[in-house]
Amino acid sequence: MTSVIKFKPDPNIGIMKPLRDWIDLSGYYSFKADPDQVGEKEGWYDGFEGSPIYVHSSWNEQNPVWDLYFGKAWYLKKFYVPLPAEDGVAWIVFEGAGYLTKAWINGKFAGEHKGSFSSFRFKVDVKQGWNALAVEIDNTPTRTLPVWDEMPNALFFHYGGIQRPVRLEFAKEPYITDLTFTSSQDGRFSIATKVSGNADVTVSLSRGNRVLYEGKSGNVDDRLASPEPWSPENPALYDLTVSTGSDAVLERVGFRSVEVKADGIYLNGKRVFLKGFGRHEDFPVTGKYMPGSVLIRDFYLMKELNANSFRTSHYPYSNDHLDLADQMGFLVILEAPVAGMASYAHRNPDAFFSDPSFLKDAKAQLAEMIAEHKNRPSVIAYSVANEPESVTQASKAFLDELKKLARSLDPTRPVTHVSYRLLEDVDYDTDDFISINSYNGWYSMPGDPHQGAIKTRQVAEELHRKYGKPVLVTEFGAEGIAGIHSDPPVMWSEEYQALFIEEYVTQLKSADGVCGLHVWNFADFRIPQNVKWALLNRKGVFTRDRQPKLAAQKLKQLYGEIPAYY
Ligand code: GCB
Repeated sequence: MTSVIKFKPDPNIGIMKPLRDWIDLSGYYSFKADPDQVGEKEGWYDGFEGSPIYVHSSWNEQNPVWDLYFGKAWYLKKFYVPLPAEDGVAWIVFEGAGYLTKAWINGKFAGEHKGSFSSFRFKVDVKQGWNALAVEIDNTPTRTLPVWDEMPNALFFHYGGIQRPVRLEFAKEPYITDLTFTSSQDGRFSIATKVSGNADVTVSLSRGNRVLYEGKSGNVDDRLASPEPWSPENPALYDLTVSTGSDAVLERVGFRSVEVKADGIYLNGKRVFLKGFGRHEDFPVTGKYMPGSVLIRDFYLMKELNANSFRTSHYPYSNDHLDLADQMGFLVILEAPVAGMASYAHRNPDAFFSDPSFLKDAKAQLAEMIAEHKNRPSVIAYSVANEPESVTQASKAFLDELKKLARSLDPTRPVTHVSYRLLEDVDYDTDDFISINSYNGWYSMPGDPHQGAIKTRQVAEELHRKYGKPVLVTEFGAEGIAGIHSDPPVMWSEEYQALFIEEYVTQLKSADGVCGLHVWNFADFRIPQNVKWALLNRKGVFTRDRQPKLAAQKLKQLYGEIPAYY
C-alpha cells in the first residue's frame, strides 16, 4: 500500500507549494453521457464530439439535462506539456472521481479505479507538446460505496463526475512513494519513508524559516525539544520535508497525542469534549466539490459557533477540506465511505455482509483513506462505517475485519463504527469508543424533543455503563425549514429545530460517559427525491447557501457554555 503524496499549502492558506513539477488539468472539458454504454466499443477514448463541462465539479447541476443522469459518461481534454516529459515518471492524479474511473492518454489505456472519495494515480506516457486525456466515469447506482441500490432511500444525492482536482505530476527516479509521520505532544516523533529505488534520503522539520531538525535518513525515531503541541486552540503546524535529491515531498504535521480512556477522549493528556457537526460535501451547482471559499466560510462559521470537531460523514473529504481542519484546529473523525446500508441490509443482513466482493471494496477504500490522510494532526479517529445494521454476526464479522485493517495500517488512532441500532448493536466490544446516532423527537417520538432527549441520554449512559467506553453522539437533529416559523414550536419550523437541539445538548452535555456532540447537520444538503424530505435534507443549522437558521444562534450559546476540557 503506498500513500498518495499530496501537494500541501504553505502557511498562507491556499497557496500551493509543489515540490514536483506538475500541470493542472482542471478546467473546461468536453463531456458526453453514454447511457447505451457504447463508448468503449466505439473507441471514444480516441476522441468524440461532446459539449462543454467544467472539471472539477459534479456533472449533475452544470446542466439541468444532466441533473438526474446516473450511469456512464465521458470527459475529454487536450493539454500541452512544455517539458521534455520522457526522461522521468509521469502520473495522472485524480483527487476524487467516480464511482468507477477509467482513463486513457493519447488513446492508450492508463488504468481504472473504484471509489469516489480518495486520490488515485496512474503512471502514464505523455509527450512534449499536445496530448489528449479521455476519462470514462460510471456512477450507475449499484452496490457501490456508499451503497446506492435503492436510490430514494439513499442518504444523500448521488452526484457523479470528476469531482476533485486533476493534475499531471512528474518525478525522477528514485522518488518517494510513502511517508508516515507519528508524534506525541512531548516532542517524540518517528518518520518512515519508502522510496522507489536506492537513495540517500534527508528529512527536515521546520516552522516558518526556522529549521528545527535535520536527519540523514528517511527512517527516524527522535525527539524535538519543546515543540508547540497541536490543538484546536493552537493548531501549530510544522513543515516536514523529505528529499531524495531527485524528488521531494512536503507534509504539514503537528505534535499531538490522542488516547481513549473509559471516561473520555484525551488530547495531549487532557480530556476533551467534542463539540461540532456531521457535515457533507455539498454545494449548489458544484455538487460534491466544495470550493475553497465555501470551505473557508464554513470553518469560520464553525469557529463562530464554538465548535471544535466534525465527522467526515459519510466518506473521506477532500484535501482542501482536511488541510483547513489541520490549519484551523478541528478534531476530525474520518469516516470511510461505508454507508447507506440500512434500508437494504436490514432485510437480510447476513447475505448483505457476507458478500466477499463488498468486503473487498470496503477494505480497499478504507485502506486508501488511511494512506492518504494518516499524517494529519486533525484526524483523531477513524469511523469504519455509518449505520451498518450491526445486529447480526455477519455484520459484526464484516465490521471487525474493517477495524482490524484500520488498526494494522495505523495503530496510533482509535477506531469506531457509527450505530443507529443503539442498545441492540452487537459490535461495540471492538470499538475504542462508541458512536451513536439518535433521532428520538423526530423519526421516533415525533413532536416530543424533551422526552426524546431524555431517552437518548438514558441510552448513552447505559451503553457507557455496559461497555466502560466513552460515547460520542455522532448525530441528533431535526428538520427546520428556513423561514418557517411557529409558536408553539412544531415540527419542520425553525423554532422546533432550535428547541430539539437545546433539549439534546442540555441533556447530553453532562451525561455520564458522553464525550462529545455532533449536531446533524452543519448545512442543508441535497438528497434523492422522496416524500421524507422537502427538496433538501433540512437538518442543517445553516441553509445550503450558508445562512443561519434560529438553531445556529442557539447552538453558539449552547456550545459556548460547554468547556472544551472537562
Ligand atoms: C441518519 C444518517 C444520515 C441522514 C440522517 C437523516 O441516520 O446517518 O446520513 O441524513 O439520518 O437526516 O435522516
